[in-house]
Amino acid sequence: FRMSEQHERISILGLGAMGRALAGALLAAGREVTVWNRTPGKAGDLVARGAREVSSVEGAIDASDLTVACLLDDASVRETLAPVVQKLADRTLVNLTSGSVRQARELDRWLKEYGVRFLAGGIMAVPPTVGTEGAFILYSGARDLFDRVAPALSPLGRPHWVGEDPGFAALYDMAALSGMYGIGAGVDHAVRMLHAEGGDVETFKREVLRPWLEQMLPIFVAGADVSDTVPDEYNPEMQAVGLENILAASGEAGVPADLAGHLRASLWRMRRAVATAG
Ligand code: FVH
Repeated sequence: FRMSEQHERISILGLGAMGRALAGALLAAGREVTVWNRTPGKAGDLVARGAREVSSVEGAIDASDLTVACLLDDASVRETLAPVVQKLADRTLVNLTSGSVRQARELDRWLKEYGVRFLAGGIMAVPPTVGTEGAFILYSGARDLFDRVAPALSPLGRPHWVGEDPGFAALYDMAALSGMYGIGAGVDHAVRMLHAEGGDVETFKREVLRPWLEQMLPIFVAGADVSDTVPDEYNPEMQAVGLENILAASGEAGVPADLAGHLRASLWRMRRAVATAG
């Protein structure tokens, strides 16, 4: 058999906004998709579109040779996998949950003790852009494993391998997110200035800020693409955890905390939004 044929059946652990988008893109590409979520009833229209929903993690692992985890954070991945890790022996697990570099390396070490084939990942897309032309997914880990798995997961976004070090997908992911949040902090500051001085924010954004950033962006990052944000798709808890991930990655690298002020401010806003909603 060709190795890629093994991976036509794919299980997804986690049906948050991103897990559902991943499952939907795989279904649209004709994959046999099995889904599991801690809280039942989150499959939405996925089952009507052909997905099989199972009530246990074991059931999901059994259903496919390739399992993709897309959960809130590293702790939820550990919590989900710990009781079933022996079942993953000689199977492939791709973790598309965001986390820090150290977490990815430790997860890799732990899974390898159990004979799991493991690839770490980082999703460079938001739910509405999964499977669209600009989307890409960072992967790190063994190159031969990436070569076997990439065709199966290519409907999610262009597979892009960033190195053998299992921490590198998180490294590139967190670094890219840091760049994105830095732009966001600058835009926020600009808008506050407009408000304070009585400017027309919408006109400023449309006629000044956007064309200005479009002009400048290639100077900072050649070929970057900026997606519109869709607020409903961004669970503040997920974002808060994501910001903590970036700060953790920064701390692990010994980067001075004062350079991450824009991230701390974003994190504070997300935590406040969670507290208000809860
Ligand atoms: N959504 C986005 O824009 C970003 C884009 C870039 C990559 N991220 C990362 O993707 C991971 C999942 O994000 P998400 O948007 O799906 O997040 P939520 O909608 O909040 O869903 C969270 C899922 O995690 C499950 N979960 C949480 N804690 C546990 C646990 N202890 N054990 C098992 N599952 C857990 C949760 O299940 P439930 O609450 O419905 O039972 C959801 O399935 C994330 O790493 C982003 O950084 C998305």
